[in-house]
Amino acid sequence: MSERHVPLAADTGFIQEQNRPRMADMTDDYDELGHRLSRRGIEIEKITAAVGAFGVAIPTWGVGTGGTRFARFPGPGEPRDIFDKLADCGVIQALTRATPTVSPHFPWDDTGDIAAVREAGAHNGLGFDAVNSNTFQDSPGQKLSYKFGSLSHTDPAVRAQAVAHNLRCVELAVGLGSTALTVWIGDGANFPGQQHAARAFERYIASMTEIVGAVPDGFRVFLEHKMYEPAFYATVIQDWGSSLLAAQELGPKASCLVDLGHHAPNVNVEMVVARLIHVGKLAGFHFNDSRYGDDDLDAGAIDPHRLFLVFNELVDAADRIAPAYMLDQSHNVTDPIESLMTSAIEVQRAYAQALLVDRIALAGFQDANDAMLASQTLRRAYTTDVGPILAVARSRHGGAIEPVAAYRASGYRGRVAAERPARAGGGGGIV
Ligand code: PSV
Ligand code: MN
Repeated sequence: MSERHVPLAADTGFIQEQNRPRMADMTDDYDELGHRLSRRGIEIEKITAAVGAFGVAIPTWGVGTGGTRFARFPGPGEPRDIFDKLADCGVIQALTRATPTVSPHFPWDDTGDIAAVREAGAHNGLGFDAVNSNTFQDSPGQKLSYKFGSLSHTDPAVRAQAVAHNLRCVELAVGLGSTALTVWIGDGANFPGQQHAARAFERYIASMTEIVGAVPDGFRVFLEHKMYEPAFYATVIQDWGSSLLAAQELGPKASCLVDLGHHAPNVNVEMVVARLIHVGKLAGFHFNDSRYGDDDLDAGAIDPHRLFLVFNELVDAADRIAPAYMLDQSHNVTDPIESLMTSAIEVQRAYAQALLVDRIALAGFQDANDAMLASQTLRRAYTTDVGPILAVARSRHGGAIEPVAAYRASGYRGRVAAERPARAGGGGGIV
């Protein structure tokens, strides 16, 4: 393994040095919050322990600079391959201690040597969460095109190719120690009439049946829906209804992944989450934030309250569910490492706030139809500044009290920029 794989995690002395001048203030803030929470009957240490055990996976594609349909403005030191991506993810984990796993994307991350990828993950202190299959673009050397679809294509040979790719992803996932495959397809139509709505869905189900039927015991398949893009009139798995129908037909190994950006504007996502929990089909999340559509902005950057309300449902059902938590965002104007660290912390923040909800009081107000006090019970948790809990949880696990400040002080970006050649910008393209 070459020099470039040396992770920041190995240099815990640096993080401690960064933390030293911040330690006293953090401890004061934490103690003060502990007193205030104890008056509410909450033991701060329990919350801190739960936050410390919480993790959200980093998408390997997220550490490169993203782009829009119009342009991509590359940043310095962009990762060249999965090994560089794992090094960047290792930095995020070392500083935040909130991202112990990564979610790879194939064929983007395929090197032909999956053992080396797994080893590089371990070297950077990382495990592997759900593996993503890409049949939404054509890859070099691919025989048949996905221009008109993949798993739901009209041509059985294209469908077979897409099925084979997903099965290869399952193999790679097993090689990485991951136990899940996320399937998002770009299949759909740009014109009314272009595609037979029912038949396309049936072809998708038939292809997915082959995939789900071939996965090993204990392995799960996550279905990710998306309302539009790249198809703009209709997509085959366009909403949580289609996703749930498919997951139900595909049986117990299949469940529904919710990407926060993949709904129609104003959809009440926390209600979707509650319903998927009810039917036992909630697979997990791709966290991000948005204002207009599938904006792929940083989690918690636009609507942190929605994130809290989603976590309110998750904490409420914590004894029944074990969802996979992943980020899925596109960073166009920030250093991706800074965005991903900040987003992981925002997800953790929503979780911590949701843990503070007085659920017994809430149930009482709900049963008594006391809308005002029920709503205030949620507000009280949401408006509590849980920052000291997050900082203490991080630093106790060796992370940074101020991850972005520590990251900037580390000079990591400058160092990798010197060894990773600048990448071309220019043309658009969703990445
Ligand atoms: C599609 O927009 C998506 O949300 C899917 O999760 C993809 O795998 C990912 O983004 C990257 O394109
Ligand atoms: Mn996604």
